[in-house]
Amino acid sequence: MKKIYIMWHKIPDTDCILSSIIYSKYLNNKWYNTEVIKLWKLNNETKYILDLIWKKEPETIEKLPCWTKIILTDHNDSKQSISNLSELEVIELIDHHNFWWFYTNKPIKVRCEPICSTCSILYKIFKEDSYQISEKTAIMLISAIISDSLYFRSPTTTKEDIKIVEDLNKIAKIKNLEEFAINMFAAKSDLWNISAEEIVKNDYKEFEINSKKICVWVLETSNPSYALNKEDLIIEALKKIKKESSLDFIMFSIIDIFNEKNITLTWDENDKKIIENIFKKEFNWNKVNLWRILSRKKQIIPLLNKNL
Ligand SMILES: [Mn+2]
Repeated sequence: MKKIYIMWHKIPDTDCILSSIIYSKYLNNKWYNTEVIKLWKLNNETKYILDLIWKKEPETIEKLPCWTKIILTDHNDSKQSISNLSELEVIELIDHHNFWWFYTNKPIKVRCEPICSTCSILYKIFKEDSYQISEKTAIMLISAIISDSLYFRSPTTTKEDIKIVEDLNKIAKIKNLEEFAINMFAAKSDLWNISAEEIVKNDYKEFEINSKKICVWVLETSNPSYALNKEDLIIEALKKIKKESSLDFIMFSIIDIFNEKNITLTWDENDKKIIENIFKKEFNWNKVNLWRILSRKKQIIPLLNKNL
């Protein structure tokens, strides 16, 4: 059987990586021939989880041959996908994001739900199929849900996600979920040896709103001081990327997970005005506290979409 590739978005987070790995294993159990690939290196949080359960990192691939069959998880926007997506054959999509320009040549299988993570959707698929979830898989599913929901703090969290984690933990048997979440976020927050350029590249998500090219960063961290200490360097890196990628608008939000706070950075006077207008908060030099605006998907992008 021809191989099917499973792929997550360009700059990977824990949900997209783990959902690809878990879904690939599920399909291979059903005699499909699938392989997971990545488009960019992993963040420290995901590395931490994969190390914990002794899983090795997937291969990095930049392009696939024309007409390769692929499954997309956790994204549907071509801007966030493999560079030659239009030459490939998408056969399936599992996602929890809004749709922008998604179209296909042939009918495809789609499973999308407005819940907090792609891994929550996978759990539902497995239940419907009476698929036996192993302890390792349960740990991975829980990690992804905790990561995407900021341990149930993000407004994307639903009651269903909380119930799914409860059910999964009967298999995963994680003794202290809170501590587990703290350790995950600590791994992600450890930025001392990561340069400002890398911080900026590691969460680059481009959108197009009213023919404006924009980028919104959300750096979720349990230790904002790592990023705040590099504030000037981050601003320099943002200046560079805004010019290089000809972006019309950018905002860089540092999300303080445990204090539920959003510190947004920008130097650009126009972008400052837009942010002040939309969020009704005032900048102090290059910084503004947007308080409980924690979700790019559910809060920032919809507000920009309405007001840009
Ligand atoms: Mn996700």
